[in-house]
Amino acid sequence: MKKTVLLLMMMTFAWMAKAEDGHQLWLRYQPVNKAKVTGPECMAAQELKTYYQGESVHLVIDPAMEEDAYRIKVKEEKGKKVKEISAKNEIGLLYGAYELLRRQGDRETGSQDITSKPFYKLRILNHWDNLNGTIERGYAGLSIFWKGKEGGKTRRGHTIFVEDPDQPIDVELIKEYARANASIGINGTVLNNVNASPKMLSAVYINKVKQYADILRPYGIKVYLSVNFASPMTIPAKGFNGGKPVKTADPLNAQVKAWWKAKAKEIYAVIPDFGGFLVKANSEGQPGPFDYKRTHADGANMLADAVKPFGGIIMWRSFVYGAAHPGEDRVKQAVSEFKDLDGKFRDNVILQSKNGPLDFQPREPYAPIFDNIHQTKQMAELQITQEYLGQSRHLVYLAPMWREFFGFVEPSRLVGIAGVANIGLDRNWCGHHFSQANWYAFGRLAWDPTLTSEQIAQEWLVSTFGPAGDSSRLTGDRFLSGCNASANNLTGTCPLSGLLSVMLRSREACVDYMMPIGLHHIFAFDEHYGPEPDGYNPHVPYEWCPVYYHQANKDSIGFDRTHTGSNATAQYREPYCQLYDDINTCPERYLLWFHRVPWTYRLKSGRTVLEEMAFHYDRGVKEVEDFIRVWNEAKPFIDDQRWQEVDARLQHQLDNAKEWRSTCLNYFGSFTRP
Ligand code: GCW
Repeated sequence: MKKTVLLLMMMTFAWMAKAEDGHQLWLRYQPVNKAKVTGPECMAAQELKTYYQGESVHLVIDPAMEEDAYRIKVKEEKGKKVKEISAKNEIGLLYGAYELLRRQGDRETGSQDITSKPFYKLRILNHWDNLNGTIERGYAGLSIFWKGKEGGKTRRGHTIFVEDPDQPIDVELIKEYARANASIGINGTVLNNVNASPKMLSAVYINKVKQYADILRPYGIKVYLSVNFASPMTIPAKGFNGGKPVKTADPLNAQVKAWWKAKAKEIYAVIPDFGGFLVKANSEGQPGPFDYKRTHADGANMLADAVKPFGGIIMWRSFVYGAAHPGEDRVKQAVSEFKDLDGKFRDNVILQSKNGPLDFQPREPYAPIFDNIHQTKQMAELQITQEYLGQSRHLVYLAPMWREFFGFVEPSRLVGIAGVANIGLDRNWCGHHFSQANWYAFGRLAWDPTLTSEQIAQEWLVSTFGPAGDSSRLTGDRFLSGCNASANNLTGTCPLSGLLSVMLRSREACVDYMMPIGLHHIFAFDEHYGPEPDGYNPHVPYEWCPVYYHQANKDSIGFDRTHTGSNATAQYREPYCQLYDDINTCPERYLLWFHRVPWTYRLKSGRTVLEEMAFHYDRGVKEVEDFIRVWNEAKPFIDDQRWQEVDARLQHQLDNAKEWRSTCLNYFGSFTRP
């Protein structure tokens, strides 16, 4: 008897722990098996039958509707409220079903009809996953797609992984991944790192990609691949030259063209809806058309022609520096390389550019490439993985940063959005429970870039920590108690509004303690975690060194990018060109990004540069202290495991913020001390 009780208790605890370890993401619905669902037997029907708490839903296919759009109507039938979801096809119905589930509970649809369609056709995750299972800038464990095997140890004792295409696919995990993406409208995924191995295009891996495509297809997700521009030189293509590779990768070479056409045919034969290729060329050591004195347009068009007959696209990255314009201010190089090529790209080529001109810093001015390209399709690349924003150790909610970007680059200037994923094999997918919010926010903004950061954070908080059905009623209901959450804004004091405030303040706090008044790229070498303002290494490109970016000496600090310096400001459209160029109008948040100032320079606050920096570092640290206070207050409302895990990370975040403050003030202070 005792044993049975013990066993039961253990099972309950194991189940509880499992239920709240973050693996379910924002999809913590508990099965209610209540709703009657009519219409096609499809994924949407399954989800609603299992999880919808209302009485009945009709699913209706309406061919007149736009791709991916859905309409939810509320009808009265025999005195009961019935929902009707219409869409062009089953994927649209699935999106509608998730909308209904998202709104059930505290934020029901009420009697209002809803119609929704995605702003962008292309809502794509970019995984920087390597075939050996490691992830470039991945902070949540190894890849969910590629598994390597252990191949020894480094001198420091780290495991070396080598590729192993024989490793089985985790079908269940990939289905969960697909479901999570579908629930927020993501409809494409690039399965491998932009620093791509040519082996990605070998037959054995194409076969794996086919298996992924088959799992993801019912969720409306297309697969894409990053390709290595020199692939024809090492990998055979089916039906091409008896399996022999080509001696060159020159995009104008007939054999190279034929190789890519054969490769496209080989892929589309097994994945008829394959999305296309993503390319990093002539950047950070990757091969590309410049190796043969050809242009980016020559390279991109050659690939575009290969996938065109099958409806594929080429996403060509503008993140290039060092190859064609060595020595030029790094933030200028994308415009220098691409401006004159505008209009020369095929219509199935899209230029994909990071939101800022440098590299995913906590705050960058927008990338002026968006102002300089008018005839070529463009996509923005946002980074969900927080390479320079505390990785999976800091709570930093990124929606405010992305919304800031859309304030400068009209969403309508773009045809799609790519997000560098923060997903790995960690049980909670993203390392930090709050990093899940960034995956969520990316999907929601790709669907509707006009959603506010606040709306998205609130949705995410309620679904991630709020009531999730019977099992978590205890924590969940109390989480919402005291909140007036019926309207779309929260009033009253409740853990929800405290946490909402933390999320909304978190990005600015990170900017404060990592890059006050426009200081940038002073992160520790390689790792990009923590400060290294004195970083200089003569053996790496100068533009990888922190000292290149702040240029501090005993008189001055900052990078002069005005007309008296590198003239990067000239790449901006008006009014920004003037605004940024003139120190009197340049927003102080970008001061040291665009201007070089003497240490005696006073900001609007009356403080000198160093005093102002100190002010921001302090403010950032204080903010994190306050985040910890709020998290402590929320403790009774949050399940234990997730509370503890977030708490440990917040404590670390505070230490790290303090380290930024002391290291940077000490280093920069040394220039002003006599
Ligand atoms: O910021 C740099 C990263 C590299 C990355 C590169 C890129 C994939 O540090 O790790 O490589 O950007 O975006 O291509």
